Amino acid sequence: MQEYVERLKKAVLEYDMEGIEKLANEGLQHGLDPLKGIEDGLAAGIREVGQRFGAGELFLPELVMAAETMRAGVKILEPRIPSGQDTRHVRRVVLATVQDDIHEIGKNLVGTMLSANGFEVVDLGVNQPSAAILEKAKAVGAEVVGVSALMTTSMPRMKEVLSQAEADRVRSRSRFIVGGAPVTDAYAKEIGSDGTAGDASGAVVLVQRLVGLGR
Ligand code: B12
Repeated sequence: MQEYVERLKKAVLEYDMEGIEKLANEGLQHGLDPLKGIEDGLAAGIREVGQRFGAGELFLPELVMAAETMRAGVKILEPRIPSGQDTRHVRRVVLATVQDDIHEIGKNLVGTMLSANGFEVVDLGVNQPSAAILEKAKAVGAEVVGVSALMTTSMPRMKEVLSQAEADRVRSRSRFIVGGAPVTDAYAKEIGSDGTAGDASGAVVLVQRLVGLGR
């Protein structure tokens, strides 16, 4: 329901931490598609806040309040994303945000959508050194490793993950994908990854294609 999508966006823009849970629940009762609520409502709101922060119109406390509002909304909507039907193969995906970067909202959404589509997701969390990501990928036999970075300053860590993967010979065993707002197709290619996607649904399509489940 478009009305609730708009209201969720507005709630993030107004840092309505108290009202967001009630609004999200109300939306679900009125037939809101939870994924649409997250991507076109909450995420659209947080991106606008990010732009205003970048332009110096808002300050860190406001960014934090908006992020908290988004997280509270995601907590209600995320469990209601329907599971996919394709559970024939359990395939492991390791996800992490790179070292020096604590942004996790987008990565978590990617993880949720992959789980909902039958993948087993091992989420290492944020601020993860390259070595820890590669160790885990080896330990669990990850078919795909997904690395997230939200800042131009932390993006070079993605290249580091890929170079180390080459040196550790993990590169030939797993496919590596990268993502986060500043990541472009050109950058993903330049650093030698297997691709990127601009949102969580795109990430699912990419991973499905890489493991041979493409439709
Ligand atoms: C929310 C937010 C925060 C929150 C994070 C809360 C949390 N728990 O994650 C808080 C307030 C903590 C925060 C802190 C900071 N932030 Co901040 N933050 C943001 C903001 C507004 C939104 C990020 C977000 O959650 N977006 C919503 C999600 C849904 O979108 P997404 O992350 O892009 O993810 C989607 C896709 O990119 C993709 N995707 C993501 N990961 C992956 C991975 C793979 C493998 C794939 C395939 C796809 C994929 O799918 C996702 C789902 O759709 C951005 C602005 C922006 N435009 O991105 C700034 C922004 C990233 N932050 C910024 C900054 C500067 C900071 C701070 C340094 C501020 C400070 N002075 O302390 C600190 C960082 C500290 C650190 N060391 O990391 C800058 C970065 C500038 C730069 N250098 O590039 C931005 C761009 C704001 C700005 N315009 O200046 N931030």
